[in-house]
Amino acid sequence: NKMSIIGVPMDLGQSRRGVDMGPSAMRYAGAIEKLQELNIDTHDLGDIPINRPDQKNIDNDSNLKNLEQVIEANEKLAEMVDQEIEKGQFPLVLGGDHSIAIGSLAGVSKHYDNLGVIWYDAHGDLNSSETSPSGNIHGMPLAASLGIGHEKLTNLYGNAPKIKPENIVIVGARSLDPGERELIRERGIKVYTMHEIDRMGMSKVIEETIDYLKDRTDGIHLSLDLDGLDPSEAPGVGTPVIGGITYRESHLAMEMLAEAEVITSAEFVEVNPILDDKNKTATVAVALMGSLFGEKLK
Ligand code: DIR
Ligand code: MN
Ligand code: MN
Ligand code: MN
Repeated sequence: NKMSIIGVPMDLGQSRRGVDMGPSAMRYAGAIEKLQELNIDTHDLGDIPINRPDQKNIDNDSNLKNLEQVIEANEKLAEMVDQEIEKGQFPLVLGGDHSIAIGSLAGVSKHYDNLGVIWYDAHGDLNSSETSPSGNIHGMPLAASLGIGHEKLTNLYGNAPKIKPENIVIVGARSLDPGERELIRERGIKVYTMHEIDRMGMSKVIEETIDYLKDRTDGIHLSLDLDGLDPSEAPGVGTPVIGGITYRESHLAMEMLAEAEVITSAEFVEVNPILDDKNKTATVAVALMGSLFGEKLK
């Protein structure tokens, strides 16, 4: 039970300032204390330094915003995550916008032949420079990890692909761009949209997710975008989408993952305290960490 916390104060993968303060907001909401309460030997490694460009920065060849800076930060993150797993630590990454999943997955995937991924998000994050409506790299990390998109993102810290489409489960989707829908269909990616969550209940969704991933994977990374939750319960996010997962459903999901003991690395991303209501979203994130790391089982 040894955990390493890595903060990534990154906001360059999208267009709204403030999400770079996500790691501070989650620490302020008691992330480290919560884990220590659960008797987890927690080491906070602090924040990765992020180099901001001095002006608006859009890549000439692609439409990607802040490409060089996003790459640089993700290379550092990948190396740290790799090293921590090597030492036997569970890496818990605090974001930062979701572009940092490129680095997390690049580092984690060094240690697994068949890494599973649970992508808890209102969005698919399956865009590439060709399909992206925004040029925001936070809408691309899952595609990049599959080997789709800009070569500097797909081959970051090791050759593409880092993960396989059949090892992914997306939970909570309700805002998918046309290119993302096509990719989901083409690659047969498993998706539980809000429709399935409403219809089957979160309990069945997570039960099926675990059953689906358990046998085919040798580790599972949880990538939790706080905008997967409904904006009434997690308002501090840059791209809120109405009609999301509830607070209770999210706790249930985390508790079931804890009971099944399947998660081998995790990240909590897109917390933006500037857009938040008295740090509510970071507080929700920390509460969910509690459930994910076994609060109910103590
Ligand atoms: C949108 C938003 N699909 C994009 N993506 C977000 O810019 O590619 N992902 N917000 O979490
Ligand atoms: Mn120690
Ligand atoms: Mn996301
Ligand atoms: Mn999202």
